[in-house]
Amino acid sequence: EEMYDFAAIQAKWQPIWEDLKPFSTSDPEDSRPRKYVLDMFPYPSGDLHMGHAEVYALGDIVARYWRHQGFNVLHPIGWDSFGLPAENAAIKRGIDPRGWTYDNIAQQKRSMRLYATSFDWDRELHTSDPEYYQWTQWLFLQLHKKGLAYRKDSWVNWDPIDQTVLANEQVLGDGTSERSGAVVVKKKLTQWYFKITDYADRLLDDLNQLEGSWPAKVLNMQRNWIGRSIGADVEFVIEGREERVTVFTTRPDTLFGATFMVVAPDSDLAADLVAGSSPEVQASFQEYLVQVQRSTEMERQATDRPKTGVFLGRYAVNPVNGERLPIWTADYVLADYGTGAVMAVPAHDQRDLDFARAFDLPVRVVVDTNAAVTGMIPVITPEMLDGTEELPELDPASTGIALPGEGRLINSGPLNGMSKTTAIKRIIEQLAADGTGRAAKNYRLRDWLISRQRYWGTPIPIIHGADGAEIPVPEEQLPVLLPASDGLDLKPKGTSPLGGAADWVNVANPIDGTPALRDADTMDTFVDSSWYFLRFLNPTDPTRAFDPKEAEKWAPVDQYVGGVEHAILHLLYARFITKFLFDEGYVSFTEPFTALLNQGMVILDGAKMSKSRGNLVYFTEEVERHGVDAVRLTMAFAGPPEDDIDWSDVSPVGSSKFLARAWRVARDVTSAPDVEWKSGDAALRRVTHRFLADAPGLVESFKFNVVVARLMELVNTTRKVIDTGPGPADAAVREAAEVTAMALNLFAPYAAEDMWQHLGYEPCIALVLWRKADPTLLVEEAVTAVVQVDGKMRTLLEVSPKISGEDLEKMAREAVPVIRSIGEREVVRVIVRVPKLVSIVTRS
Ligand code: ANZ
Repeated sequence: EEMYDFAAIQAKWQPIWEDLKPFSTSDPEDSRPRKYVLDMFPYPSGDLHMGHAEVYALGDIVARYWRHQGFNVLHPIGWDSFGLPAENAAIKRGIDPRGWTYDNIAQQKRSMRLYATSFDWDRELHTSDPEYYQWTQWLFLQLHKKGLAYRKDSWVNWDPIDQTVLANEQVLGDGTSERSGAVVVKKKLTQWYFKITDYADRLLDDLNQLEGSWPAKVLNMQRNWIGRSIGADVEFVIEGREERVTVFTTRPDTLFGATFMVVAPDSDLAADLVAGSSPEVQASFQEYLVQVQRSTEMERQATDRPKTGVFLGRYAVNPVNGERLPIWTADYVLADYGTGAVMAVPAHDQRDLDFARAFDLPVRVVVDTNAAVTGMIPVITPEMLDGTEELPELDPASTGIALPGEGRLINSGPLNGMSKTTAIKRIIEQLAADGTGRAAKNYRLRDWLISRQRYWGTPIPIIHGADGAEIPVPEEQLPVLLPASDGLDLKPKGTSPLGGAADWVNVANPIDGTPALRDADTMDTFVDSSWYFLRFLNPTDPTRAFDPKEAEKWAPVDQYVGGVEHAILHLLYARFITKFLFDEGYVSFTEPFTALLNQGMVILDGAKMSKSRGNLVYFTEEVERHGVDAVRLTMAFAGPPEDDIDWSDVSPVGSSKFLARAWRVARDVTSAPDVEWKSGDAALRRVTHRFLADAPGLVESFKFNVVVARLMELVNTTRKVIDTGPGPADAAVREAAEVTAMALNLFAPYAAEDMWQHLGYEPCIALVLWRKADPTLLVEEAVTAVVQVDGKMRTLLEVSPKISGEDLEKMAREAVPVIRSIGEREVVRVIVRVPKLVSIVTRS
């Protein structure tokens, strides 16, 4: 008897598929409805790992499923192939990052093809190809044209080991670099930014459209990242200074409770204010500033840290009551949030209260909070409860606990007696009327810093004139090619390695021909991946980034699949660029990814599996040992796709056994393809058609593991019919085997194709339409339940074999013969054995 041999089956079908190209989307006449299924593209950091094996298995289920449902499915793949790992490997080994990258791509591609991912390989792209990055540069120029790409001097997070700028999100909670582990420091540099903050409201509000089709967790992460605060800007006159200082507050209702002002030490404002102070103040300010610059943003925001600061010797005037407020500087106020200055209301803000108590500044309560409602009662001791000690007052100055809750305004002149909401409204009206303030919003979101002082990235298409002018490279001169790396010092030193490419950097000013310099920075690789889903529509078009007509046909992406590690930045940037392209008229939609599936991680004994931790289980080894199909099936069967998979808890061996069983069933079928289905075993046909009816809903709600379980049940039932029932010639056996092959194509395409051939069909099973369930076979069989009253059979009920105990008892009690038989007697006990028996015991 022939054995299921996964290696032989793989070797047989892979070349046939490559030849037949069942996943091609190149036919413009194709009239099927369309779906765009996209898996996050990989970074080519060596061979594929088990995390890839998971995401590409899951994405492929979705893509293959929609093809079975009659859709023309675009399922492309490419490589996010610029980036630091290539450069670091190149430095370490003295090789070319380009060579390293493309070798890895070749390796990953071989693995992906073997892995039977249903990609349209004709659309493959690499972000590091000039044919691609030319259009990343084009995108930069469009943003630049609209004032959305700009340069500014700013404090940046600096990784002293990798010698590069880091985005905030690359700095971990403990202030170290996500990449190198170095303690991140602050450094002032002139950097390119994209003005994503112009889109903050839309990026936030449009998340509502994605409710239900994106994971709630991701929506929340995006919301928090954007972090919109609503409040007011309030202007304070500064004694001895012409310009007023504006503060942002979410609590303008507490303006009468402001007792001092605090400005960020590293803000221009602090430097300006201190310039007008005494030399002693200036000296202590300078000393403080040095100390502050050694700490990270995380540390500065930590609430458990003792408050530090310096009085600047200056005073602000409260616009509502004319009070003089001393101006302090303290590191808990951040330079780049709001205006970098706050009105301190210590009674109602904990940070301000901690500061006021540390420096003995006044505290004035202006909101009478109801302690019971706000839960702000300080710790109550047993002595307080038995009356031997007094209950504490709600006096923040003595308790040290601020009162941020709601209440009635007091000590606030015209606001007295008002609620918070009314007071906020009233005070904003008054400030606006006086010209000293207005309603305002603030965001946690900052502009997107895109400059990188590294070699292996997309060159920024800007030329700097001798006069300091920033001249965009004319579009017809794109791409600005990345020069060869040989001869360049790639070692990080804080300036871009491209600066060392003299022939490349020195150019003629495109306007007047005078000597000029190319911008030597490269772009953050998140720029490359912010628009790649559009390039798949025309990956080889030399004339434009993408064809808007193709975008109209295919985009937005119907289903995006990838890791939750991209829940914030990549998705936010792609959403931003999509909205920008919408504004510019290039696309007609405002969200790039209609639905999102985040897969969990693959772990081994609880440890995350990724390149950085040294792959604990190797993709190639597992595929060699168990076969592609068994690995893919294991990924699907392990549990809900969002959950982590511990590879030591799952059984690729079990998957392999199941595949052999399914394959064997197809081998055993002896009837011909034109057999009359209706003649088949009815019970098996019911199981088959129940599966056909249920599987689509299960796949569409990502319950892949349930589909696999149901498929196992179908195979077992079929096996029983072959061995102990009507036998292998029964039409229902063929039907079940065909449905099994088709459904198995979602998870185990090699076995499925091979089964399909044994069943007498030509390849490719991937293009076979999903069989329609026959409704007459979905009606469940009825069973007969006996109802007894005091041991005597009173009636028979026809019920579903799956009826619940409650329903069965209810039906029994409502049956007329039963009601008659019970009469006036009392029911003392009911015994229910679903689905066959209800026994009622009575007492008169
Ligand atoms: C007075 C006040 C009274 C405040 C009160 C709060 C409570 P979110 O919600 O995060 O937007 N703030 C403003 N700019 C700041 C900065 N650059 N660094 C540190 N803190 C800053 O917080 C806004 C509140 O944080 C603002 O409202 C301000 O303090 C403070 F009972 O103003 B509030």
